[in-house]
Amino acid sequence: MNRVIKLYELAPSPTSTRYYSPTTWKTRMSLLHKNVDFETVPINFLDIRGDLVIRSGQANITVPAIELPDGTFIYDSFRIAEWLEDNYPDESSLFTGDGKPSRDAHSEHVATGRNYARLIDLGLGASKSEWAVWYDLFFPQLDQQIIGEEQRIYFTSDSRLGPHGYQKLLALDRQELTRRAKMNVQPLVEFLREHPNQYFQGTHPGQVDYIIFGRYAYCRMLDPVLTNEIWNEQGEELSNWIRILSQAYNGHAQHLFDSF
Ligand SMILES: N[C@@H](CCC(=O)N[C@@H](CS)C(=O)NCC(=O)O)C(=O)O
Repeated sequence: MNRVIKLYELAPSPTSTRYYSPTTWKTRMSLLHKNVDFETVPINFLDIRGDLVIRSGQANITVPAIELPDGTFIYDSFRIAEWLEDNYPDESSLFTGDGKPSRDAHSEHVATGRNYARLIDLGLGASKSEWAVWYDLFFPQLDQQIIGEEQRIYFTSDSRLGPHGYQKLLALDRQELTRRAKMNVQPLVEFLREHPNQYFQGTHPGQVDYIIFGRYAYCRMLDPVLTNEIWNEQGEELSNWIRILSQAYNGHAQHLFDSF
């Protein structure tokens, strides 16, 4: 029996490593943080509603989802982070930001860090196009990654995107969206400036960092040039943070960024 945890991940094709789901990146980084062996299972949007629903027996499943060696499925990146925190107590905490094992952490410290992470997760970390700029801005690039007739019909449908949603998304003012995306990133630069040589979670990286890095990685996977303009060119504090997290865990993220 395979003893390794499976991470179900969105990808353009079974052989592509262009992992563009921001939420799945959160889990990828938290698995690495907790030193967990895992393998990536690339799937597409139709597989989520088809095969993954059947395999997991969970009608509302989304990615990221992990499958444990005993066949249990856990989904929602935040629920997975909490599960990792509880089940890998000898590894450093995802929520305290002090680099110490979860086992030794005070529960108040974990609770505060967890609440901070949750707030960022529901805010900056969410993709809701009603208010977040990210989905709209990178929609044309994402659209290019949706391959295959059946997949495209589903992805571009009004039932998914609302009445004429596809045409509306492609017609948006990209310059204005870019300006707003940069505004979204400004508080991050400011925060790092106020906490020199630290991470968002604390002196060590944690779930807050992985949530923000997930947003960066989504952009980076879809359009490296635009990403550079929005993220890297806004301040060296943020570009240093990006570099450090890209190189972390044996350069896991960097390796994926360079892989196509
Ligand atoms: N709050 C969830 C959000 C998960 C989510 O929205 N995942 C998207 C991909 S980034 C998804 O599975 N979408 C399925 C679909 O659009 O059909 C989490 O953090 O895991």
